[in-house]
Amino acid sequence: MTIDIIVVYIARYQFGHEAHFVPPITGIYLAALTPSQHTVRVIHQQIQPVDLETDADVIALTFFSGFAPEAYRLAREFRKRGKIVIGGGPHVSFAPDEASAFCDCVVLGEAESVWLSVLQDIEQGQLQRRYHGKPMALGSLPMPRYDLLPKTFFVTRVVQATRGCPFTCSFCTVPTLNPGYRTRPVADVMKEVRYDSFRWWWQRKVVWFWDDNLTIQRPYIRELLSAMIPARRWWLTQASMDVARDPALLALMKRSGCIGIFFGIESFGKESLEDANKPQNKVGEYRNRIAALHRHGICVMAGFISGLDGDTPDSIVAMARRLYEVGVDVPFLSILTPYRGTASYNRMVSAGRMRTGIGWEHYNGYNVAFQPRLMSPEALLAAHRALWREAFSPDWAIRRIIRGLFTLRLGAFLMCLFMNAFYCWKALRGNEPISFEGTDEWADLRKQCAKGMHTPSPEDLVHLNAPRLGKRRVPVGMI
Ligand code: B12
Ligand code: SF4
Repeated sequence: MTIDIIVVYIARYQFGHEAHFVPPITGIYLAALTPSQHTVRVIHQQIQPVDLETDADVIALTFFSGFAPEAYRLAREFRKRGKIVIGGGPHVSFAPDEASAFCDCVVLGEAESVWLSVLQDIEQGQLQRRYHGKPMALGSLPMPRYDLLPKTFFVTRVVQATRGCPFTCSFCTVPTLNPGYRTRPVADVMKEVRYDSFRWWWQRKVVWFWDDNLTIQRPYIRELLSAMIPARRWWLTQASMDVARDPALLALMKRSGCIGIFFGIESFGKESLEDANKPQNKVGEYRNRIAALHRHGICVMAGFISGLDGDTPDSIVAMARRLYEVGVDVPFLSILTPYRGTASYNRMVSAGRMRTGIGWEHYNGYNVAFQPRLMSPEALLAAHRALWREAFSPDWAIRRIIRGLFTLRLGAFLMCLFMNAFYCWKALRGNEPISFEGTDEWADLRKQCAKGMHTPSPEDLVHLNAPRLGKRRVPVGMI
C-alpha cells in the first residue's frame, strides 16, 4: 500500500512563516512505525502543498485542534477521490465522534499498540471505525524517518526520550493524552542523537527533544546526559523550573551541551497561576531561577499565557517589560485555549464560558475561544496583540540579544539571536498572528495618528492595538 501521512497546518501568521525552524516529530515517527512493505510519504503542509490527486491508497492525517477545519476539508476531498482517510492526534483523541464524521477511521491516543492492526485490517478489508491506542512502555521504538524530512527545516534532529509529566496544569492535555511518566532506553535515544546523515553542520549539531518534561526523573536524565557528553551535541528541551535548584544537574546539562530550556512560566499573577494550577511556579523566584541557568550559559525560552482568570489588559501588556526583567531570553506568547481533555475546559463548560458558534481555528493558541473573566474576548485579543508587538519590538528584542551576548554560551546565544530576530522581523513587517475576530474598523484612526493628525487618548490606544483582520481566512469547521 502507499500511505501519505499529512501533518496538517493552517498558517497562524498573516503572511505565514519567514523561515521553517524545526519540524514536528509526529509524521516522521508514524512513518517509522509503518512496516517497510508499504510505501510511505510524509507531507508537512506547513511547508509544502498537499496533492489531492495523489496515488496513495491511505491518507493518515495528524492535527491539533486549531488545524481541524483544514484536516476535515482534506478528509472530505480525499474521500471524494476514494481514498481511505485515517485521523489521529490530540484533537481526534478528544473529539472522536466529530472526527469520525469526516474520517473512515479514527485512532485515539498513542498509535504504537494499534497502527499495525489498522494497516492489516485495511489490507483485509476489515477496517474498524475506531481504534483505542493504549499507552505502552517505550522500549525499542523505531528511529524517526529523518530521511523523509524536507530539507527546508533549519533544525532537523527532533527526538523524544520520554512521555508524560507529573504536573497537572489546568490548560494542558498531557496528563490525559500521555499518562504516567515513561522513558526510552538511553541506548535507543543515543542512536538518534548520534544519527548524522544531515546536510548542514547545525543540523548534525543540534538535538531538539520534543518531550513534555525531560528532566523530571533525575536518575534517568543523569544517565542520558552522561551518555551525551562524548557526542558533543547542542541540545534543547522543555523542563520545569525545579532544574534551577539542582546545581549538579545544571553542571551536567552544561557539560552535555544544553543550549536552551523552555519553561512554562505562564504568568506573573498569583491568581492566574492558581487558575493554571501551577503552584510550582513562584513569581518571586523567577529571576533567581533564570539566573541559575544563565550562570551555565543556557538560553531560557519561556511560555506566557494571556487570559488566565487574574489577567486584565494592563497586566497582559505589562508582561513585555516583566519578562525582560526576570531574564527571559526568548518569549513565547499565547492566549489561553481550553482544549478538550483539560481541567480548564471542564471548568469553562460548567461555568458556561466556552464561546459557541465559532470554528476550531479559534483554538490555534492565538485566538479566543472562551469568555475571559475580567475582560471581553475582543479586549483579550487586543491586549495579547499589543503585548506581542511590544515584546517583539526592536527595543526589547535587541535588549534581549545584547544581554544574551554577555550571559549565554555560543549555541545558546545563536539561539537567542536567531529567535529574537525571527519574531522581531515578523513584528516589523506586520506579520502578526492572524485574528479571527472583527474587522479593522479603527483603520482610519490609526492612519490619522500615524500622520500626527490626532493624539490618541488612552481609550483610542486600546482600539488602535486591536487586532487586524487576517489577510487569509480559513474554512470554518463548526464545533
Ligand atoms: C512538541 C510539541 C510542540 C512543538 C512541535 C509542534 C508540532 N507541530 O508537532 C512546538 C513547541 C512547536 C509546539 C507548538 C504548539 N503546540 Co504543542 N506540543 C508538543 C508536545 C509537547 C509533544 C508532541 C509530540 O511531538 N509528541 C511526540 C509524538 C510522537 O506524539 P504525538 O504527536 O502525540 O503522536 C502520537 C499519538 O498522538 C498518535 N497520533 C498522532 N497523530 C496521529 C495520526 C494518525 C493517523 C494516527 C494513527 C496516530 C496519531 O500516535 C503518535 C504515536 O503514539 C505536545 C504534548 C503531548 N504530549 O502531546 C504538545 C501539544 C501537541 N501542543 C499543543 C498546542 C496547543 C500547541 C500550540 C498551538 C501552542 C501555542 N499556543 O502556540 C503550538 C502549535 C504550533 C504548530 N505550528 O503546530 C497541544 C495540542 C492540543 C490540541 N488539542 O490541539 C498539546 C497536546 C499540548 C497541550 N497544550 O495540551 N508543540
Ligand atoms: S508542566 Fe507542562 S507538560 Fe506538564 S502538565 Fe504543565 S503544561 Fe503540561
